Amino acid sequence: MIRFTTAGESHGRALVAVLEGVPAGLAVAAEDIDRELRRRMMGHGRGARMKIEADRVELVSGVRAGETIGSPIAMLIPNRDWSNWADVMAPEPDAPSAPPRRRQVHRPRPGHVDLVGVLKYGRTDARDVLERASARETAARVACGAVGKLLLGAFGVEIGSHVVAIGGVEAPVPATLPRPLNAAADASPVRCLADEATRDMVVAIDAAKRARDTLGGVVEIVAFGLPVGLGSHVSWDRKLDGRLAGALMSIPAVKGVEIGLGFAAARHPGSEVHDAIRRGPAKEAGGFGRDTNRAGGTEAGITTGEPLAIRVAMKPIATLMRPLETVDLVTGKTSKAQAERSDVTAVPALGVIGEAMVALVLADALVEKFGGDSLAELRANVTQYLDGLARRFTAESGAEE
Ligand code: EPS
Repeated sequence: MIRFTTAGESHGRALVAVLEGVPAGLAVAAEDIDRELRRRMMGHGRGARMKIEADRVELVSGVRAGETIGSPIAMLIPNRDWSNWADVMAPEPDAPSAPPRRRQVHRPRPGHVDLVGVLKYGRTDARDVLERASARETAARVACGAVGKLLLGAFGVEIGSHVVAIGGVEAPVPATLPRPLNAAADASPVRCLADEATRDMVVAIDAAKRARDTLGGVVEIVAFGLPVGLGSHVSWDRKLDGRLAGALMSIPAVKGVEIGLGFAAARHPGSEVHDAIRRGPAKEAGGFGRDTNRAGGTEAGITTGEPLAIRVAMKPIATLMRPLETVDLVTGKTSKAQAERSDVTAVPALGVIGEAMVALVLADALVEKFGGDSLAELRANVTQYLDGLARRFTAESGAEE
């Protein structure tokens, strides 16, 4: 089982991640992880914080001489902004004579954790909750996901993403996605594949910034090269769709996940929704194929061997420079919500974070199906399974042997 946990406050000393269950023998270099961390920091519409940070991982455990050794992989990503916040975030208690800490938040932002977190955790300063709810935490997820991608990459699986909408601007999606997908998407300042839509999205982000507002959007995450048979239909918590949706919904500000046609499937008859089955050459699909992939790569919670295609919707960021009304938790009076440094949009980063979460779910499903404590053992099991499927049906006769 592959699992991970993260710790760290946005302006604390560092982010921490612990990733468990990665088989021994996988080549991992800090640079592989740093590359993904840099991709997460890109994107038109990010705020000043991204000019302060230059995320780099320190591999603390679980990797030796460039290879995983099967033990938990601990990673540290120092926060450069910590030096500006050390007094605000210090874990030590304050002296009785000390003035109140700077940067307390008492005017909760609608849409952020501020109010619900203060009520639930019995805090008075919303900073106690907002620091952890910050999307800064996603850097630690991306670090774990980078290792998940390396594991999947060893089996020919490519995971990429692209932005399909920001604010009201929708991008046309090409019938065939470019490969490698991220090489094309990362060339756009908003990670969008269409030039005109890229320009319109940049204009929309700039306009939102001038209006002191924020924008949400939609990204598509695609995994190519998955073998048929990851996940299971037998129990609710083993269905891959549910695991993917849960992982993606856990990303801050995400409000919706669709697989394949998603909500649109509900508005069409079955004959226009399901993907007819034929014989096909793809070994990872067991020797079967589909001319359409409206299912988005899963049937009954199991991968089909077709590309996995998931759309994720992000709401606009809750920190508004022209804030909505709120209640001041100290005075009890109607007030304007706290306005502080933030992003206009983080939709381009959402794709990178979504890739990480998808990679971790898929890596877990891969290890679940094929087992193995070492990469060699895992590889042997995958090969045996795919060879067995290829032998079972012959392309010539179309019948089971
Ligand atoms: C965030 C607010 C901003 C973002 C931050 C998420 O940070 P700050 O308050 O320091 O300006 O930049 O995202 C990151 C720091 C990051 O690494 O993605 C929030 O309130 O969620």
